[in-house]
Amino acid sequence: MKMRIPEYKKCLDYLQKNILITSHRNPDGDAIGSSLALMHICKIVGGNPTVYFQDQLGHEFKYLNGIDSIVDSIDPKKEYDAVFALDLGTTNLLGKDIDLNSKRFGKIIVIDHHKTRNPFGDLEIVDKNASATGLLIEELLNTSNIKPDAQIAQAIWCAIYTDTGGFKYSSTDARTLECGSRMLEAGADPWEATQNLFESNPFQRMKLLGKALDNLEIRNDGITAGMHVTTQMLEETGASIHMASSFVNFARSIFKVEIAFFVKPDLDNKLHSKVSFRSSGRYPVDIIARKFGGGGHKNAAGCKIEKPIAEARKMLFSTITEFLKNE
Ligand SMILES: [Mn+2]
Repeated sequence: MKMRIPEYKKCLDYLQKNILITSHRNPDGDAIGSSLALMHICKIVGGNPTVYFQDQLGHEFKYLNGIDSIVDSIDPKKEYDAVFALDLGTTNLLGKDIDLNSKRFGKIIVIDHHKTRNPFGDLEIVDKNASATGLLIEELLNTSNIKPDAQIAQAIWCAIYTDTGGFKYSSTDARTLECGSRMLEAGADPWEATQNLFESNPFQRMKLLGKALDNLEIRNDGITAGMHVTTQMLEETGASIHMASSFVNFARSIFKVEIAFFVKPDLDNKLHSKVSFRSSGRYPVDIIARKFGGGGHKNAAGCKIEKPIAEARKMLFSTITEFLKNE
C-alpha cells in the first residue's frame, strides 16, 4: 500500500474539485459501492461530485446511502476537473455521455483491479491482486487520514462483499477481511447488506427458477449440467429475463458438476439463444464458448447461438461431450 501514496495524494487534490465519478456499464456492487464511497469522501474534503451511470441500477442497491443522487445522463455543457473511472478495465464499458477525448472531462483518473485491462488514464491506480476496487478506495482513505463514517463503511462493505461473492470466492484474502473488519467498526451493517443484496428475490424470480430447475439435466457422468428458460416460462411467471441472472450458478452448485450452462432467449431475437457457462475450476469454459463465437474467462463465459432454445441446448450438450472426450 505504501507504494501508492503519491498517487492517492494526487487523487485527494482532485477530490476537492468538481469531479465526475463513474464505472462500467451494468454496474455491480463494486462499481456502485466504490463510486458512492468516493462521492462521500469527495464531499468530506470539500469537493463537488457527480456520480453517473447510464444504466438502471438494480433494486438490491437501493439501500445504499446517496444512491438517489446518481444521475443517468450528463449535461453536455458542463465541465469537470477530473473524471474518476472506477472498476473499469476498458473504455468500451463507459456510459455514452462520456467522451474521454473531450477536454471538458479534465484529468482521467483510474482506480481499478481488473486482471486484463487496457490502460487509458492520465493517472492509473491499479492493483490486480485486490479482490475489489473498494479495497483501493479504503487505501485512499487511509493515505489521506480520513476516518470512514457509517455511509462510507456501508458503501465499501457492499463493494468488497459483492465482488468476493459474499466472502466466498478464492479472491477472499486476509486483506479483504481486514478491510471488512475496519468497515464493521466504522458502522457497516452486514445483515442489512445481506438482506438487500442477496435476500431480496422477487417472487416471480423464484417461480421462474422452479421452472428452470424442472428442466435441469446432468450428463457425462454428472460432470455437465444444463438448464434453460423460455419466453413462455417468462410469460407464465411474470418474471423478466433479467431475473434469470445467475441461474447458471444453481447448475454449477450440484455435486460433481464441473461444467454448467444456462440458456435463455436472446432479447434482440427471441428465436435465438443466449448462453452462460460456469466452470467449477477444472475445465476452461471460455474454450467452449469460443466454439460458438463467444468468450469470457476460464470459470465464467458466454455466447449467442442463432437457434431456438431446444436446439441450442442439444448443440451445447453434444459440443461439451465432444470437448470432454478430447480432454
Ligand atoms: Mn470489481
